[in-house]
Amino acid sequence: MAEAKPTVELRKGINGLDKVVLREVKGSSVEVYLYGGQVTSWKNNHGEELLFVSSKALFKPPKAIRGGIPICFPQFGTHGTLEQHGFARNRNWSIDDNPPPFPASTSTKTFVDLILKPSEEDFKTWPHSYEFRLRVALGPGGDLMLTSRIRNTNSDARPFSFTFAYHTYLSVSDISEVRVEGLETLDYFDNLKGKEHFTEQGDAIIFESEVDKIYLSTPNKIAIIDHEKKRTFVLRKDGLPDAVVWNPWDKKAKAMPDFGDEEFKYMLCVEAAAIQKPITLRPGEEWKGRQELAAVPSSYCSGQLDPEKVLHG
Ligand code: TA6
Repeated sequence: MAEAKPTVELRKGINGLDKVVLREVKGSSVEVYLYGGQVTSWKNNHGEELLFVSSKALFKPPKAIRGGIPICFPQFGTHGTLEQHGFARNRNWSIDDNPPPFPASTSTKTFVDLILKPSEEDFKTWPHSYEFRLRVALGPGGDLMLTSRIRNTNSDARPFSFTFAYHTYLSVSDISEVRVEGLETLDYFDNLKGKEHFTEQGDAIIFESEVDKIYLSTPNKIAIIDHEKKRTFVLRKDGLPDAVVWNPWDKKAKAMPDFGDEEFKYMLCVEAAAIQKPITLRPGEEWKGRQELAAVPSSYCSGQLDPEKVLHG
């Protein structure tokens, strides 16, 4: 029998939106919609869904799909004339048939290259020319890798600055059973307290109410431990110094029409980001921001999780 091969297929998704499905031979898969350039599914070898997408997500432009990994560009948050989290997640991306060469290090063969270029409409609110290339790749072991390459293609000498986040919604069994390791003792802005500056306490972060924090100058490896599932997500990042942690909890959950009232219990956003220090590119310059997600069985030792092994192993 012919050996199974990884596949990359263009399919019709919800509401007839185009999506690309990546499949690895051991069974893991990823789905990315051309609308928003947004990953909406990442499954392990057993077909278990590792990302959260709301059951009430609209999958209907111009609203961003609620879940998966929305791309926040050219702005994280709300300020000035741009909509919340910028426009990249509300635009139609196209498949990039002729991407500039990628460093040979990316061994995986199961990937798709997408590209977003400015529209006349967007030029009115963000008057810059750019090329935003996104590679979504599925590693042979089922890891999910996103690489963004953003180039300033202004024909005049104008530089531009932007902020950025991979707004990743992880699927968890029960938010009260989740801990985050790697952000202890760091400084953060608290979005719930007028973006005031605080310092995180020394223990792993646990969740008992709404959280909306932007951690600054964070390590390039963060562990999200789901006790009940005995699963640890390891988020590795490069070029993205900050990390946002968000759970809307009950009140905010009820206030979002595209989010189920109880769904806050089954998700956590941990977002590799560049927020505190906007990225500035002169014409011709390119920025690269990578995020890699792995889901590993949580190692137990003496009844406690051994995050050290995960973070420093
Ligand atoms: O990443 C956290 C956050 O900035 C929260 O403040 C909340 O607004 C969330 O993003 C969702 O934003 P959205 O525009 O997708 O509803």
